[in-house]
Amino acid sequence: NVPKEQKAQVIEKTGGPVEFKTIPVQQPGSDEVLVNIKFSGVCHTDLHAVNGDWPLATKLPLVGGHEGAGIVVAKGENVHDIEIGDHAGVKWLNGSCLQCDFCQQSDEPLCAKALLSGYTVDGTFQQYCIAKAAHVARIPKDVPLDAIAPVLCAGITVYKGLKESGAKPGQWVAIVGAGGGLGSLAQQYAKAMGLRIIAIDTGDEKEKMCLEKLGAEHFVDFAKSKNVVKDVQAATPDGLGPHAVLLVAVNEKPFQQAAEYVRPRGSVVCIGLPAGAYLKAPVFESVIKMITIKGSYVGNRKDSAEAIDFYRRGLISAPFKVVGLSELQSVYDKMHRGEIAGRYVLDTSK
Ligand code: 8ID
Ligand code: ZN
Repeated sequence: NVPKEQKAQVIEKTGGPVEFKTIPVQQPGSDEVLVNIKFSGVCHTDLHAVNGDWPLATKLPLVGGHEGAGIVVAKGENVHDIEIGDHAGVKWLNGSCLQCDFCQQSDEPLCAKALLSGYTVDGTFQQYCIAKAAHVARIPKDVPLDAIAPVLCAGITVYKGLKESGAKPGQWVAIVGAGGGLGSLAQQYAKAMGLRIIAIDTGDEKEKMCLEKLGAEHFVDFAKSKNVVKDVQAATPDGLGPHAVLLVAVNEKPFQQAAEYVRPRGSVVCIGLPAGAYLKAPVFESVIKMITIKGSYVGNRKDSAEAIDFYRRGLISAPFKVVGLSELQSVYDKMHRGEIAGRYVLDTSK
């Protein structure tokens, strides 16, 4: 008893606006499932998609969203390893070819034929969403669907980024953009992995959240600090700076600054995707400090399963606010102003 029509948030043209309307429910293809999305997180990537910030076109009209948690309600005839009634997550990586060089090495985010939820295919800001069965996240039934939604992009991405950083238990990681969706989850994963945290963001609300709820030992307010580089280095006991930096801010400045405060032998992991931004690092210091600068892009199916399992084991708790799907535009407005501490999650029934 899947309905013929549903509510969705749709953009007709790049730049928006996003319109709350009734659209048809699609049927899954032979290798796909139809997921009744109960909750969907709102990632800054969704706002980049509306605004056309990146050198990659979206489909139009577009239903955004890629942190969708719900229940499988229909499946194609070739889908045998997930059942109707199972809980599932629709991630950014909606599908990939499973055959190319990258897919064979479980680097499926690098697949040239990857389908991207809420970008090149319709995503989770609707009540019924299609995804390739091979790629939907399996969500255990004892995990709440509202709280797991942000894990499906933000959680997986920062967990992968922390692994890519090479930081080891006991070492220091600076999280830049710590008060946002990715940053708040990054602190919880870092803590669970035994890392020590320097949070960088701005404002009293985010500072309090990072220090009191998420596990940061230091907070550097980039808007108040007279010298961010010095303050970040001073936060480590020997003053030599953090072993790793996770850049999840939506601003070019920290991408041009992190190489200065990272510790010798340390790594700078770029995750945030500010429009038109470039990386910058002094060659001399980069060489004599032997630093690594790299990108990290979501995670593969195994990273996804592991990130969900961290949550299931009670290791991850980050603040989120639930509002109706109908209120997406107001969430975008707050996000644009940098006013969201943590994540917003949309309830698709409202
Ligand atoms: O796979 C990937 N690489 C991936 C996956 C998911 C998301 C990349 N992203 C990208 C998004 O597209 C976006 O560009 O990561 C970025 C962060 O997404 P988000 O966490 O969903 O955004 P947010 O909740 O708006 O948080 C951003 C935070 O950055 C802070 C803001 O105050 C906010 O809390 N910030 C800014 I803007 N400038 C800063 C600065 N100079 C800063 N924090 C520290 N220093
Ligand atoms: Zn995302």
